[in-house]
Amino acid sequence: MEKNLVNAITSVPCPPWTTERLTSRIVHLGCGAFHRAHQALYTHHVLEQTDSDWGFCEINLMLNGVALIENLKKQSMRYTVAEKGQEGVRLKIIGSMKEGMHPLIDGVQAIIEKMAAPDVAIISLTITEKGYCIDATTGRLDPNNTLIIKDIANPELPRSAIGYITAALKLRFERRLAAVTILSCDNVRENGHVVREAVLGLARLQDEKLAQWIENQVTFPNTMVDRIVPAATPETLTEIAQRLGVEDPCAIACEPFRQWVIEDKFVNGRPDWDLAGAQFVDDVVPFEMMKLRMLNGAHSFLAYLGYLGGYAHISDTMTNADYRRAVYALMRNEQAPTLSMPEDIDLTAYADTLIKRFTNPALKHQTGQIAMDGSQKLPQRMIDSIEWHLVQGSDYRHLTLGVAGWMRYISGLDEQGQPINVRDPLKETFAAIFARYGNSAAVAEDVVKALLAIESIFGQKLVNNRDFVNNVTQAYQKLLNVGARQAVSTL
Ligand code: NAI
Ligand code: CS2
Repeated sequence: MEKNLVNAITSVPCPPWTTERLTSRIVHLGCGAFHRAHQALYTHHVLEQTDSDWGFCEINLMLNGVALIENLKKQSMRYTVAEKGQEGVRLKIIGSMKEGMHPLIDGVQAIIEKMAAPDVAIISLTITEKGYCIDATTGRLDPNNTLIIKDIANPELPRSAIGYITAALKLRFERRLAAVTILSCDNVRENGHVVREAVLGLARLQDEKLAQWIENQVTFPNTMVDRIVPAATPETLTEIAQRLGVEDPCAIACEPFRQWVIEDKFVNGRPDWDLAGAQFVDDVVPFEMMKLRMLNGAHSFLAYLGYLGGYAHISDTMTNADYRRAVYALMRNEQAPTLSMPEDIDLTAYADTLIKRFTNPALKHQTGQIAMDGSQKLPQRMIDSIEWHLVQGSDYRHLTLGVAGWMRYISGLDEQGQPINVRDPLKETFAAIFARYGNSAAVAEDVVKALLAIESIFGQKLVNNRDFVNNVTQAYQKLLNVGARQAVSTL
C-alpha cells in the first residue's frame, strides 16, 4: 500500500479522533489554500479543546479543485499545515474535515442535497473576489456574468457558487428545514452584505416567496479574515514532506499569524471559534477596512511594483530599503488616516507588525499571485482611499504609484520586454486597450484615461478628475521611463 499521512509514521501525531466523530455541520465552498490554513484550522483547534462534533464537508466547484478533493479523500480528509515563522516551522495535522465533494465526482444534485441536509448549519465560502458575481457598478448580482446567465436559465443545474447556495436554500425552504448561516470568508468589503445581495438577487428572479424567506431567516455575517497563505509550490510540498516523513499533496504552508473577526449573527449555531482565538464583535466593518486597506493595499502595491522591479516574492521586495520605506509610508500616511477604528486599535503598531509579516523570508509569496485579479481587488484596497484623499485634499502619491503600477503590469510586458501572464476576469478589456494605444510613454494619457473609464473598477468620477488623471499619467510615464525600482526610490 502506498504510504500516506494516515498510514505512515509521521513526525507529528495525527489527531486522536477519526472522521466518525464529525458531523458535516459546515459545508465549505472553495477548498483552496486559505481555507485549509484558516477556518479548517480554527475548527480543528476547537475539536482539540472540546467534545464538539462540528466538521466540514468540503466542496470545490471549479475544474482546478478536483485533484485536491480526490487527494484529501485518499488520506481520510487529513492534511498538514506548516506554520513558518522567523523562529522555525511548526507542523499540525488537521482533522476537521469529514468529507469532500466535486460536481465532476458526485454530480450537481448530490452537492445541492448535501448543502440542504438537515444537519448543515453553516455554508461558508472562500471562492475569491470574482466568485460573488457582483456588478461592482451597482453592487448587485451581475446578470451579465457568464455563470449567472446559465444559472438564471437553469436554476436546477447551477454553475456559480451563488447558484448552488440559492438552489440549496430553495430546497430548505420547500422542505421547511431550519435556515442556515452563509459565512463569506473572502477579502471582500462587507463580504456578508455582498453574498446576501448576490443570493437574494438570484432568488428574486426565481421565486419572491423564497427571497422573502431568505431575507427573514438566513443570516450573512460580515467577517474579517487574515492569514498569509501562499499557493503551495512543489518546493513547499517537498520541504513539508521532508519534515513530516511522508508526502502530503494536500499540505499547505502559511505564516504563524492568524486573525478572524466575525459578526455574531449565526441563525443555527456555530463552533466556539473564540476558543481558537476568533473574535466575535457587533461590527466587523472597521476591522475589514483596516485589513483591506493596510494589509491588502500594501500587498497589491508591493505585488505590482515588486514584480515590475524584478522581485518574485513579497519578502524579496522587503530586502530593498526603498520598497520598505514606501510601503510603510503608504500604510501610515495614506491608508491609516482613512480609517475610523475603535479606541484600542493602534494602527502604527498594526503597520509595524505588517512590515514584519511581509519580511518573513520563510514564506515564498509570489508577487505574481497577489497581482492576479486586480480589477476585483483595487477598489477596496486603493480606490476607496484615493477618493477619501480627493475629498480631503491630502497627499496620496503612494496610492497613485500603486494604481500606475497596476496599469503598467496589466500592459502584459515587463521591464525587460518579457510577457506577463495577466490573470484577471477583465484581461480581454485590458488587452484591447493596449492593442489600441500601445504602451509607450507618449500615449500614456490615452491609456490611463481608457483604463480609468472602466467603471467597475474606478466608478464614474475619477476619470473626470483632472488632478487624479494627471497624477496617474505622470506616475505611469515615470514607470515606463525609469522603471519601478527608481520610481519607488524617488517617491
Ligand atoms: P485558491 O486559489 O487556493 O482557492 C480558491 C478556491 O476558490 C478554489 O477552491 C477555487 O476552486 C475556488 N474558486 C475560484 N473561483 C471560483 C468561482 N468563480 N466560483 C466558485 N469557486 C471559485 O486561493 P486561496 O489562497 O484559498 O484564496 C481564496 C480567497 O481567500 C482569496 O481570494 C481571498 O478572498 C481569501 N483569502 C486568502 C488569503 C490568502 O492568503 N491566501 C488570506 C485571506 C483571505
Ligand atoms: C493577498 C491576500 O492574494 C492576495 O491578494 O493580498 O490573499 C493576503 O495574503 C491575505 O488577505 C492575507 O490575509
